[in-house]
Amino acid sequence: MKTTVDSGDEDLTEGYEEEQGTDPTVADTDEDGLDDPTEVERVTDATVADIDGDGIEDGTEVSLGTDPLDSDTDGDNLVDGAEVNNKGALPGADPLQMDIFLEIDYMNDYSIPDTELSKIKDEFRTASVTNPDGSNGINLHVTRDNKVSYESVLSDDEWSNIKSNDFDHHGEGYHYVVLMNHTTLPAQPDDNRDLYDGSGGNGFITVTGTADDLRIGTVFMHELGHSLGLSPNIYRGIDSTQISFTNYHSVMSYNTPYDYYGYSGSESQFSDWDYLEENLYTPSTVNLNNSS
Ligand SMILES: [Ca+2]
Ligand SMILES: [Ca+2]
Ligand SMILES: [Ca+2]
Ligand SMILES: [Ca+2]
Repeated sequence: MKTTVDSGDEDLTEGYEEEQGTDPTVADTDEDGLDDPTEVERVTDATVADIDGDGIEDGTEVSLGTDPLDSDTDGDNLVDGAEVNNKGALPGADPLQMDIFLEIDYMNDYSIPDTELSKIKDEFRTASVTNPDGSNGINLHVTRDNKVSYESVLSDDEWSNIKSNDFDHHGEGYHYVVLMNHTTLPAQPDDNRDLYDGSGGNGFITVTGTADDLRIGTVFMHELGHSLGLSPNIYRGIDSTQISFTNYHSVMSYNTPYDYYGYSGSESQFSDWDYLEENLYTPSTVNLNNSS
């Protein structure tokens, strides 16, 4: 029988520690704040301080309530280390609640009114999404940034230039919104309209100032839905009139009343919020340092 002498921690035999690669003379081999027996119990690996590689050591994750085995505890595609340690780029981020960050630039002095932005934030705050800390809803963080050069007609090249010159939070997990004043966007191949209320794809959206404040708010909400991943590819009621508003109660439908802001929940044939809870699109975080 192996010796049961245990010179470092309470209840691991030296033989077992040899197998695990831990040091029998110390209680916390990887010095991450969790002692070796606790790591064995939690399957966090007693020889690696940050087992999920998210920039936070295992012991600190246990005290914060984040999951040491999941680099993105709340599933918003911002890693725990960035949410906890990079408050400069992500002010107000919470590793236990879903967060979405937007940067808004604008042309001329065109703007979305605060009253409209408040309604939109309320939709997210009261969303039927459950967070790891037991709370509901999503925190929508909005940064109003700078004025961009005005173009009466925006070509693809000009749009690319704006994205490379004016998108300050590029690579930090932000969605980018440009509010455009009476700007004509390039015609899409499958659409004969030459003037758009807005346009949106993963990560980038535009909203034009062609109508009243209320319409700006609902167009903003619709295009933001596209940026977050709600596209016609995932449900045929999106950007279409095929499903009635009763069956798909969402601003993403073309049957939606002019003044309706909401995304659909479980009462509809397709739940936008359930989809976002599981599949939220978050732009690249390549410029985010997790731990600085
Ligand atoms: Ca440890
Ligand atoms: Ca970690
Ligand atoms: Ca996260
Ligand atoms: Ca979060």
